[in-house]
Amino acid sequence: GRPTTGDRWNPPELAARAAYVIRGNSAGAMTRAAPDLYPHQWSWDAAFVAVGLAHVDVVRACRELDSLFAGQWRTGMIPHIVFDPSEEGYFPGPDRWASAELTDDAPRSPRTSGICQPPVHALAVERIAEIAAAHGGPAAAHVERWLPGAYDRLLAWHRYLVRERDPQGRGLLTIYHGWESGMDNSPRWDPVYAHVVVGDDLPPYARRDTAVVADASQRPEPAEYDRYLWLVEQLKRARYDDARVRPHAEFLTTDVFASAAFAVANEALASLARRLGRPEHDELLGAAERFRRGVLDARDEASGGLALDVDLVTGDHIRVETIAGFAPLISGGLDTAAERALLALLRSPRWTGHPALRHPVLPTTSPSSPEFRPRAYWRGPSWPVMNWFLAWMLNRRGAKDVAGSLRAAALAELSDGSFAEYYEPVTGEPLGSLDQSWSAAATLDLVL
Ligand code: 9WN
Repeated sequence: GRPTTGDRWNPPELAARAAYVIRGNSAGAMTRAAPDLYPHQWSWDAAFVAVGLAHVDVVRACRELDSLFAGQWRTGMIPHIVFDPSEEGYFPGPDRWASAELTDDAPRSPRTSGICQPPVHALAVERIAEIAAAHGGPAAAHVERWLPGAYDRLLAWHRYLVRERDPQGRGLLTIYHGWESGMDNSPRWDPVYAHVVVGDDLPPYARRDTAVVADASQRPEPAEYDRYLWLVEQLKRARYDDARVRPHAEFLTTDVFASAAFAVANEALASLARRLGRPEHDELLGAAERFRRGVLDARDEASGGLALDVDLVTGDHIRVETIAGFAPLISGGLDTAAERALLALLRSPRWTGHPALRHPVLPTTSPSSPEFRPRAYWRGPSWPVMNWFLAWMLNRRGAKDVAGSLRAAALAELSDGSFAEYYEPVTGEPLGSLDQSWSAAATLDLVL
């Protein structure tokens, strides 16, 4: 049964439980994103899970990323799912993606999906190195030996993104599917999906997610899911070739959140280049600057300084108040007044200061906006992993105060011990999958 919202665990107990949950979700060298709902390895989940693992087992943390890297494409793309060959329980699985069948760029083994997710991996590697250094001894030595190989993988990944996902040098990453944002049904993609027309020839399918999460209102709706699958068929038609996808894509948009993460990830990789004596330091800093600028230019005065995406099919700005709007706080470069204003907005009653919230966490959509739906996945619930990530990024930029409050709020929300995928932000009810790996990982990094 579901834990009641009344039970609370203290931080050391909670961390112990989190470690137990992550270990339980292990499938050997990869960690399932969730025990039933997502029984494979997801790209950005793996990065965050590795950070959590680093606190308890640095060797296993490195292996986690190595199994993700094993799925890397010849283009440098890190796919959004690396499939566990011994698991059948997810749709769309490897047969539906058919990536290795359609392009030599995809590895034959392990099998993977054909799209990617936000590039948070270099940040994870930086954090793992930090945690290992603090532990010292064999943990630190292991990571030292592992870093050069990881660096090569990350460099190829970042170069892919610069080359194929920002070919015009806007300083903003382009995505081909809502899944690539990791925020599948965020209301910011509604206008983009509005012009995706599902053809009669969509091959039939049966969803698995709604069999696991019984309350369908917590998951994307059938019409949404049809579009997700339709886009997969379109990508297959282009044989997952970026050059063929871009000109005809029915779904094509910037992603300010992923772009901001990419800016900082480039900074992290540049430091690593320096540390390893690699020649790409300036190239990477240049990429960091380019994407930081892109995010800054995406700010909208009328939206209080939130960064907005552009639907690249229609050219329209997407005016909704979602968590992604705070992207400039991740990538930085704001002047003092603008930064203060955006931090104030974050704490205002439109966001963490909303009087109805159970904890002062950042929900995925502003509770004051018409799009807010408190139980519907990326349309309103608060995601502990996102609050933790934002706090981490704020801390990295020196906004210690706000980072501290977000950390405390995220931990309070997680202290029901369910490690839910997301929470109803008003009642604090755990929703979606329980024992979600990245919720447990965030807990470990928050407590330890
Ligand atoms: C589709 C694994 C993933 C996360 C995403 C989250 C959800 C998948 C799904 O689960 O997406 O990739 O089936 O809904 O939206 O952010 O990486 O946890």
